[in-house]
Amino acid sequence: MKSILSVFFIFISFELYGKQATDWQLSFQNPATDLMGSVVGLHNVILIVMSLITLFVLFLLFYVSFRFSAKRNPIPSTRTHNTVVEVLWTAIPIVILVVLAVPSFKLLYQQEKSENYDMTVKVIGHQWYWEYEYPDHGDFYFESYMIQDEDLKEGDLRLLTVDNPLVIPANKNVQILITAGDVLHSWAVPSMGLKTDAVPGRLNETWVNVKEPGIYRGQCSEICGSGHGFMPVVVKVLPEREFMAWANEAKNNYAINEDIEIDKPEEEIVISQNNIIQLEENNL
Ligand SMILES: [Cu+2]
Repeated sequence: MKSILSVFFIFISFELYGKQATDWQLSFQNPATDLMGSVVGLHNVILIVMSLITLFVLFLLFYVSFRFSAKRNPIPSTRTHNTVVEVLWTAIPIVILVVLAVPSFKLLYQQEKSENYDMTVKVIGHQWYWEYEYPDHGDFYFESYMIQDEDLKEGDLRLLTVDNPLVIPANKNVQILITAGDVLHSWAVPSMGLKTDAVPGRLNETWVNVKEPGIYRGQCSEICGSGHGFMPVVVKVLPEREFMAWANEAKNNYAINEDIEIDKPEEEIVISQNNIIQLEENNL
């Protein structure tokens, strides 16, 4: 009995979990955002509703097997329709689904947009690493590669440690724009309630407001090739002051995006007949 109780306790207590997946973990990681708290809340409600439905159907199955077995019910009824029952077993599930859909849609919208943003970061998925851009802090960008097993230091988590994590401030609304450079990826951090597809040629949007500084981990969640399991997501959340200091330093350490300057008109290349003949002669 004691062991059953302790398994139940582990199942319901989210506080036990850290900011990444843990051994023998059941259920969710500790929510790092209000949004993830709501996701867990909705999950708990749906879990209760579906458990009740499953138990009800199980009871009906046992009941008909027992009550209408050949032994107890030798002459079966020839009834084929019952309008009242048919309306009920159609209408009740519809009502249940609609009731569940309302909070579910609300959460989906909440996950995509916030009313105001304090800053924006851009996430680009590549085979097989992430690239992070900071358009609001000098437009620098850097790449985030997984640390290979042989290079791990003590305390580093295997498959969940990167060289350059994404750094964001705590208690700020951070808009996250997500896209990919080659194939489909998905940028996911379970404790923040984030999982957004990175699609080449498309800019997806989500946002986050993390309450507590710390290191949060996730993984690419869309099969993207042989390195799919080796492009973890690591987000380092710093208090605002420390974040600003980091951003100032990062401007000097990382490359600056120069995409904007590409708008200059390119030099016109005039190819005359003479040039072509000359080129052909050179090639001979
Ligand atoms: Cu990927």
